[in-house]
Amino acid sequence: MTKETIGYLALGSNQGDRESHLENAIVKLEEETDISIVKASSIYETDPVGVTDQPAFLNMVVKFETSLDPVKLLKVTQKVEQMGGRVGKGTWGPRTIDLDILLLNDENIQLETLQVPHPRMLERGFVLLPLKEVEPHLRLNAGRSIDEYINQLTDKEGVRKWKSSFGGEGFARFES
Ligand code: X6L
Ligand code: MG
Ligand code: MG
Repeated sequence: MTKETIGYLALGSNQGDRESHLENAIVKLEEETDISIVKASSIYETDPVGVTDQPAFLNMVVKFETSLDPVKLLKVTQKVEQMGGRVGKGTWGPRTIDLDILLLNDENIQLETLQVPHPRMLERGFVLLPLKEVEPHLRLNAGRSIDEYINQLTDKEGVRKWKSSFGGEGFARFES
């Protein structure tokens, strides 16, 4: 099937076995017929932002292709969050797994339940540093480079590479 939408997802976990929660979510996404993972960033350990009195996160970004429309894709990400034991939807507190849709082609979506591009992604080191790794030449609003946004960050020191990606295109672990 052609999967004409290219997108990026941010993943985060700060509860329980954080790495397993990230990995299980990627496996569940790849198991979806209408979604293919293209590339995964390294895993970063990141200081909590917003509510700072909670455990450190592991964050990463994946590039994917899909034939799903945005609302169906959101439903899949919510299902994967629930399968990952996520409770307490909508809070900024600790969570086993969080999946945020960052970008879908060059679409601008402003629904109550779904905003794309993710409205706060450009201010967050835990999103931009892994995103740069999977798409270093990505251009955002008005052709700005990702480095322009990264240079504006004040929280880069709170984002540390924790485990290198297995590297390269093709995402070999999920091919068969
Ligand atoms: C003022 C008010 C400044 C609120 C910032 C920032 C709120 C981020 C929520 C904020 C504010 C968030 C993660 C996280 C969260 C994560 C790390 C959020 C939602 N999720 N910190 N904090 N990684 N490092 O995935 O992003 S809560
Ligand atoms: Mg989030
Ligand atoms: Mg979320």
